[in-house]
Amino acid sequence: IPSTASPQKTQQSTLKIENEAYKTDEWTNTPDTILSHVGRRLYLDENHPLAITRKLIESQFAGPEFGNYSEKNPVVSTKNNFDVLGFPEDHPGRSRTDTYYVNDKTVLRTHTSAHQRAYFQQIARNEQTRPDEVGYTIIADVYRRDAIDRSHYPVFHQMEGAMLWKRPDNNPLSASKETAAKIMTDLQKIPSHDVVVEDPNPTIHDQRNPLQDKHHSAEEVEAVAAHLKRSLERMVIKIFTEASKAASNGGAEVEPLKVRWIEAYFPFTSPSWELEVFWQGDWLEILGCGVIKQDLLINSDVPNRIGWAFGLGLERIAMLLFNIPDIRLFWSRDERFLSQFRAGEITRFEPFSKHPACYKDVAFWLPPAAVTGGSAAGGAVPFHENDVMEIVRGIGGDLVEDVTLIDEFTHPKTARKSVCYRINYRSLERTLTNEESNELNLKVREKLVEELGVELR
Ligand code: FA5
Ligand code: MG
Repeated sequence: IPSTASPQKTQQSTLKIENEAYKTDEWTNTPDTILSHVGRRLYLDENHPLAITRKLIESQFAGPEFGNYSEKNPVVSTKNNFDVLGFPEDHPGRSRTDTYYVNDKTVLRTHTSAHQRAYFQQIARNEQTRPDEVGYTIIADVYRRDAIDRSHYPVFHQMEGAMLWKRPDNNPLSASKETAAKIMTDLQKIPSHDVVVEDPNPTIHDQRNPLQDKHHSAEEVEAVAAHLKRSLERMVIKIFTEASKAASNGGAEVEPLKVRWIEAYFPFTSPSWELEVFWQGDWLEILGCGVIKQDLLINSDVPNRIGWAFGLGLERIAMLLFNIPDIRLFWSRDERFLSQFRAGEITRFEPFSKHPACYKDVAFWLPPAAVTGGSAAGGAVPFHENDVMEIVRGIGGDLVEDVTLIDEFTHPKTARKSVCYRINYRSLERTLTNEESNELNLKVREKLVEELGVELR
């Protein structure tokens, strides 16, 4: 039977990542352009802004309470990335539109939380030899099929952090007063601050973030949450203070720090929050966090501990710290970028001249059976915006600054849907010619037809 798959796909039955060969299957959707980022380890390159940022954050979560770790290999099992964290079967994060699959049981990690269980288990194993180490940070590269804009990149870095408190061995719930008091004592050790936090205590909705009342008392959760928030606020204030110093050294001014907490949802924490910082005219989400689900701790050999965890976007924080305007810059090998940073020094990034942008609009009809939305089971392949992003990324790479949906239209008679995306082509390093942008855009148009079956308008 003749195969309809492209020859490249049928030939390539394994993917080689970090010297390991992985069998591919119908789940595989990781392109070489993404794999080419594996192993760059920017966070270890001591003069790189990501490494400098990592060090600064690690200094806020230091020993002996915290061990600071990194995880080099981005290939993890779906079990560790999703299952042990309690992701439901139909969670959109599991979808091939959102995640780079190596094969059906293996992905490029979508977050550093994929390592949570292993590090909780490590704390349990080291209980005798390193009793003071009750928390950790982990730095790693993570991978997502995501939007394209100045604060999103398909490969980015996260730092995971967690801290646990020991509870008496039996019936921890009845000992919750004791535990809460212990956590409150630790809270007092974190210096308080006078930065105004907008909405320090957003309303928590029981449906998304129930009290784990089988395991926790409200008092304990409040103590853990207070400790979590103050720890993270302190970290952000430290970053901001350093950024302000650098700015005033250069004679520039920084807008006053504005932060806010909002309620969030994660399958492995309850309650959960996100922390946002006001930056260049908009709220920028920098991290997610929460009180760790006790079931996860029970399944990770630390049943008698309670604690918090967070996961932050390292690029987002580095952008605040160094005033870096575009996330693509972190991957630049241009000396005009790299030479501006030195280990241990916080400086203000001086953009080399901004090159002109050239935008192209691409409008098309979705295939008749296609519907927009997240993951849909069975039937026609649903249209997902991330597939458009992936095609643009595959062809334009770092020459695309952002892609935005600028128009949507459903034909009143045929009910067919049409969309229009604006693709903004701009190099960080040179001026793109109109012909170059045109050529890229033509290829994008062809590929949209070929891979998504759309009809160009
Ligand atoms: C998570 O990934 C959770 N694992 C975080 C967490 C850990 C919650 C532990 C609770 C306990 P989220 O998908 O929101 O959450 O991503 C975390 C951060 O990564 C975001 O706040 C953002 O700063 C950054 N981030 C997310 N997507 C991108 C992207 N495409 N490019 C750059 N940074 C990103
Ligand atoms: Mg988020």
